[in-house]
Parts: sequence; structure tokens; C-alpha cells
Amino acid sequence: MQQERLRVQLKAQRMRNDTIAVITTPLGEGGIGVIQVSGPDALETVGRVFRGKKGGEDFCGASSGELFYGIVMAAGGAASTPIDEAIVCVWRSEDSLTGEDLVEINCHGGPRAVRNTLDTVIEAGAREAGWAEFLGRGLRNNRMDCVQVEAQEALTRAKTRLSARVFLVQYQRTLSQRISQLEADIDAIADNVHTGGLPHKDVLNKLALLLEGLDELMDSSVFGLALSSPQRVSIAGAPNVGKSTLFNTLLKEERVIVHHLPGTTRDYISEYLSVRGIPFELVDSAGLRETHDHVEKKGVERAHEVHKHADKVILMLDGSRDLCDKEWMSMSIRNLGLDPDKKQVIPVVNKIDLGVALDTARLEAVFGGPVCHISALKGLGLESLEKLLVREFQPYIDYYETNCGPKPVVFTERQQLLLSQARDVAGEALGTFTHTRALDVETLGLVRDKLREFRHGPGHNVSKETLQKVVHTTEVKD
Ligand SMILES: Nc1nc2c(ncn2[C@@H]2O[C@H](COP(=O)(O)OP(=O)(O)OP(=O)(O)O)[C@@H](O)[C@H]2O)c(=O)[nH]1
Ligand SMILES: [Mg+2]
Repeated sequence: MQQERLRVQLKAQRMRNDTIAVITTPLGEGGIGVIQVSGPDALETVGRVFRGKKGGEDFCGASSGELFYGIVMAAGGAASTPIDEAIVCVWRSEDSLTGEDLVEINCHGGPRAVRNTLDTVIEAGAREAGWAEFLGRGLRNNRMDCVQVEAQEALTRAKTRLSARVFLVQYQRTLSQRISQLEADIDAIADNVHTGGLPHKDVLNKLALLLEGLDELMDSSVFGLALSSPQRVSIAGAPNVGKSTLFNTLLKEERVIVHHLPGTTRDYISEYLSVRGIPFELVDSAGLRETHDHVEKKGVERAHEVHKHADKVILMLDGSRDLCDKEWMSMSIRNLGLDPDKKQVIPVVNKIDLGVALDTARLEAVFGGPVCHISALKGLGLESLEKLLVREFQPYIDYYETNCGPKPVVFTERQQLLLSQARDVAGEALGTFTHTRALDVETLGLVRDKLREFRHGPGHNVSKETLQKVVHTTEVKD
């Protein structure tokens, strides 16, 4: 048992220090594919299979940023066959993303060409690894912290120009710096408690400021999470009110079938949509009604499920006619099977181009908020609908649109959870201090620990579990 554990430990240690090769571009058809080779023997490994066009270059003695143009040859001596042409760039450990010697091979794109080059590098001595392990080395060697790794991952999945911008700003350490500033503030308070240098009023002020800082970051998470995990918006309503027409109009394409006969849409369909830079997943589904048609019935059941799990629901009505008493009776968030506490319902009156016969004042009273008036067919009133969709993000959109400089934004659930824990403990410390005038340094230390974990992961070392929490795209290999 003990021997087995030792064997696993030794293997893990060996893997931590060996030379790895990773394909860092998507395996699809494209002009260029990139393979990164990182580790103590990166230059020697690539040097075994790469021949510079000029010949005689000192590849292994290259310095950071040097570029070489040449051929990747099959491993196995001078008579070996060419595998691909490539431009190779060298980064020495002090300048590289991983904190190790790094060779970047830019070969021809396309799954086969890239795979051939990777296989050659592996035959020359590197071990194939995933992106997570590659980034993990950067984490372990303090080239990046967890927040930067998360930002880099979020950047690869960014759906809108705004999200790419916000993630880049966080990758450039804006959020990390704000967190370390809060950590330093905590240290300063704790130091003053030890030396007894600060009057009670000043400590109180500093604690309140700390809490304010944490709250401000917490507020940003609504915006950041909407960018990293797009909210689901479903369009609900009776058949024929114009749901599919709105779906097409918002997407600016004839994506789904529109017809004057009620009961046209059966399956649900979703597409990504950007509203003022906020990505949403928009869903169209069957119109809600009692029906004996078996297929339509299935569609209605699915539609109910979609609305139940959506983050926001656009509840659409046909404004060109009023509802009958029975319909008004069923017109409430609960009767529609929606949870009033969990989601935002946006009532929308459609077909205003035909004149409004619906009692919209009564509708406003039922939902206790503004009602949107639109014509999905003529494209009228869509701005007000879009405004309502992004209203809770508006201050952040305005901030980023007016180029006011970098702003820290919390953008993953891991970050949000740690921050809310830090905030709760800080609130406790403030409460105790206000009542007892004694500062519990241990409690303050807990806040600091949560913030450290925010930047560096649990235990401040990079375990497989940490990586898996931080990087979702690639499975972390043992
Ligand atoms: N005049 C007018 N007609 C509209 C408007 N929006 C939709 N329509 C028409 O209403 C009819 C139904 O539109 P759909 O978009 O298919 O309605 P739906 O709610 O998806 O219907 P189901 O799929 O059956 O649930 C079509 O003839 C549309 O052209 C509008 O704003 N004004
Ligand atoms: Mg439809």
C-alpha cells in the first residue's frame, strides 16, 4: 500500500518536471496550428527534429523571442522524412507563460498536419499533455494566478466584443490587483491592532471600507457571470401571438417558421444573441394552450420546462385583441408555472401596428412593472425590450462603453462563492468590533485566507483539484 503511494508520488513528481507538448489551437481546418513545448528539455527536444532553413543556427542557445524558419523532420537521424514546414519561436523560462523553457511551433493548420508535428515532437521525447496542465505550470511557477487562468479560459469562449474586452482586462490582472489590495488593507488593520496604533473610529472606518470594497466586487459578479455564462431568455405566450416572429427579428434572420395558423412551433430552438454586448441564449418554443393534438401537447410540455429553467422570460401577448375573463384569470406569474422569486418576467404587448385593444393598464397592474409595446413584424419598440433585458447590467455597459479604464469584474462562480464567504466573515468582524470594541484578528485572518484562495486556489498550491475547478475545458490528466 505504502509502496504504491510512493510510486504514485514519484510519478506525479516526474510529471511535474518533465517536458510536455500541447496543441493550443483548435483542431479544425485553418491556416496555422500551434504546438507549445514546455519544460526543462523543451529546446533540446524540438532541436532533435527541427532543421533551420539557413542551417547551422544555434537553436539550443537561442534567446527569448528568437524566430526560426525550417522543417520539422521525423525523429530518427539525417535521412528522415520531412513532416511539415514551421516557424518556431523560443521563450526562455524567465519570459515564458509557463515559467519554463518554451518552444512554440507554428506549423500548417488542419487536424492531420498538426497531429503529425505533435507526434514527431513526442517521438523526440516530450509527453503529450492538455491545456490545463500547460496552464497549471504557469500557476505553479507564479507566472499567472487562478484569476488570470480563468480569464484566459473565459476569453477563449467569449461570445461578444464586450465580454472579450472585460475578460482581457481581468487577464491583465485588474481583478487580481484589486483583491491583493484588499488583502493588504486587511494586513494593515491587523498590524494596527497588534501595535494598538489606531483609534477605534479609524479601525471602524477601515473595516467599513473593506466591506464596501467586497460588496462592490460582489455587485460586479452579476455582470461578469452574465458574460461568462450567458443567461437563457425564453419567449412564452399563447399560440400565434408572434413569438417566432420576435425570435427571427431579434436574430435578424429567418431562423424559424412563422405562420398565421396557431400551433406552428413544436420543438424548442435556441440561438445566441448579443444585446448591447451582453450574450443571451434566446429560446423559442411552442405556444402555451390546452390541446388534444399529441405532438403539440409534447411541445407544450417542453415549452413549460424551458420557461421554468430560463433566467428571464419574455411573456408575449397579442395587443390587437383583449383577453377574455378566463384568460385574465390565468394571467399571473404563478399560473404560468413561473417562479416569481427566481426570474425576471418581461411582459410584452405585440402587434401594436394593428392598434392596441388589450387592457395594458390591467396588465401592468398584474405584473407590477413596466410593459413593453412592440411590433415584432415591423421591428417597432425593440429598443425598449432590449433595454429591459440588460437593465441590471446597464452601469457596467455604460462604464465599458465610455472607456473609463479597467474595472475589476468577478466572472466565475468559484470567485463569487469565495467572495461571498469573505464578505460574510468581514461583516461578522465589523459587527463584533462595533459591539465589543475588540477586533478579532483571527476572523480577519479568515477573510484574508478566502481572498488568497481567490487568487491562488485552496492551500495556495496547485493541485489537480484546483486546476479542475479553475479550468473547465480540458480534463486534467494524472
Ligand atoms: N401585424 C402583425 N402581425 C404579426 C406580428 N408578429 C407576428 N405576426 C403574425 O402573427 C402570426 C403568428 O406569428 P408567429 O410568430 O408564428 O406566432 P407564434 O407565437 O410563434 O405562434 P406559435 O408557433 O403557433 O405558437 C404570423 O402570421 C405573423 O406574421 C406583428 O407584430 N404584427
Ligand atoms: Mg412559433
